[in-house]
Amino acid sequence: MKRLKRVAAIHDISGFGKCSLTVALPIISAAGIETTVLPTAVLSTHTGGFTGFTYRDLTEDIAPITAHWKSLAIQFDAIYTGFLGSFEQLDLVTKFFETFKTRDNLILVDPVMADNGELYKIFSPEFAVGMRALCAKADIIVPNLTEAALLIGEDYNPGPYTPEYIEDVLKKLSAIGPQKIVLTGVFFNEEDLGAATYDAGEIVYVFEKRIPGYYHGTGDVFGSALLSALLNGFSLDVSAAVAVRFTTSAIRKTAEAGTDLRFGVHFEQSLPELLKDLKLV
Ligand code: PXL
Repeated sequence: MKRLKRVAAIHDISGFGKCSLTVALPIISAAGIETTVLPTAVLSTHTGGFTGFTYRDLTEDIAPITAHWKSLAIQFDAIYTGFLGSFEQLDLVTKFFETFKTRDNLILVDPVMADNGELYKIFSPEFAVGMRALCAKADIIVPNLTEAALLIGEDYNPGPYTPEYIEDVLKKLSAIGPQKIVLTGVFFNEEDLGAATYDAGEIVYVFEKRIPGYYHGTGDVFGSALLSALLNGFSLDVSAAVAVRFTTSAIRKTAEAGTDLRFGVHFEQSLPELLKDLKLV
């Protein structure tokens, strides 16, 4: 018997607006990886720019779901966490890690809590402190620059950045505990935008041409593509390059279509390019 590689994806499900599980599930599955989902909350839409959205917190379901999967002896090659629905979920997810961590599997924490210099409205400053503790348990973290500033307790820097600043942030993030970091939203000039990877002190930058505008859900598209590449055997910096290319391609298609930026990016149309980059087709 040879099972597929398997991910446990722990994010909310926002019915409309293409982020969290509605992008993680299709992207990781398309990359040939089985995706088990643990929804942290169910919303009618994500919280970025919509009003009147519904919000059902699933905190109470996390421990029973963890216990059921444990009873089935399910194994995961990676655990991928994103948007958590409450402060209590930080502890519950830590317990999930303790239950399913093995010597070989990968814990990827995207500390989803802030962007553009601001904490998402539904989170308190204490949540950022709790998220720092969760990041300490991860093998890889994928913060944007706002989340990075919150994790290291510094003021947000809107950029453009310098290599010295990015290096300093990466070193401070690595002191929290994760071995590897992929920092998103890095730019040294107005033309290029991308990510910086950090692995055992080595830093690599990957950039694509910037497409103006704030496109919602791109962090989740990026994280899902990054994990897909890692589980298909690519190194951290090549995986980050694949994820930057895929995210930029999806943004480009969305910009060409001219759709509402809150409605998410057209990642579906970029999946063939991702599969080529992953050498799956
Ligand atoms: O993409 C991040 C994200 C995920 N889930 C929900 C969100 C956001 C960002 O706003 O609101 C519910």
